[in-house]
Amino acid sequence: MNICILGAGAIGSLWACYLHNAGHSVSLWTRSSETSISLSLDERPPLVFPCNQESQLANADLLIVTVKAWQVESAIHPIISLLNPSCSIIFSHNGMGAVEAILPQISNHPVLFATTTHGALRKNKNQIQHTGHGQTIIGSLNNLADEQLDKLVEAFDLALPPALSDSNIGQALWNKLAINCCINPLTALNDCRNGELAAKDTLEIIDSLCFEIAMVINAEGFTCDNNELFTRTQQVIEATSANFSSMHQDIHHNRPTEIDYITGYLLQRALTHNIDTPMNKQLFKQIKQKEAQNDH
Ligand code: KPL
Repeated sequence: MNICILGAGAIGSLWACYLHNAGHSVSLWTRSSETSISLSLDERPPLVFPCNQESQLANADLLIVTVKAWQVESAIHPIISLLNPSCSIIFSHNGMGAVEAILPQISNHPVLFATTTHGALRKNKNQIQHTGHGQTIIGSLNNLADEQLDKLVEAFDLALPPALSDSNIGQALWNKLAINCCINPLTALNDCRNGELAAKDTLEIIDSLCFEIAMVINAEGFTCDNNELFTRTQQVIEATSANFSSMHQDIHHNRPTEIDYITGYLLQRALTHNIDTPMNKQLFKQIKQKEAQNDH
């Protein structure tokens, strides 16, 4: 396939290397004016990818959008008209709500979402490290995508296994969002690694967060048991104990966070169902305050 990756962050760069190694023709599209980018995966020799070339975009069979949720609209808007209508678009980012906002503008394309638990670290502009082996789940966001799903999952599975298809991607997205609602704001506010959330006091807060989150997910028509969510969150805390969460990193590096698409999305949905979510509201407010302090 001809594949273009929009956003050369950690996950975008990781997929670029693995998909290239699996025999696909991969190019990148970034905010810079560079016409090529060299990337080395782990300790391997560098790979050179064409970058920001309109001809590559026009020929793409697949566009993978790996920018952050809050960048989705502004990143994709200028390039929509350059894409071939048959080009499939896979989004992959933390949080929910960003793709919903632009779905009508790309409804003539097969649109999908991928959620991944692979860990990647961009050590510098040209070096990418695969820090944790995970899995990728891909699901369709519109009917056109149903026909492409098996082929795309197979391509990901051959390049960086395991990749699985999910006919209920909404449930997978809520499962991930629920965990991000617990770990991301708390690590950013406590300025700590994920593992430090396992302290007794913090686990009590997480327990209350899970209670509120489960109510919203169930009201949305998906399933979530608050005790099960609490156990799953603890498992992720343990499995990623040495990591700094993405929100911790964003606050630390003075960047905007994904809070509007994580806790913010949960609060919006809670409001429509008249569900009280004081704990999540409190974390949302505190992260917004931190972001505002960073602005100065
Ligand atoms: O997805 C994550 C993130 O950092 O955004 C978790 C699961 C919290 C792992 O760090």
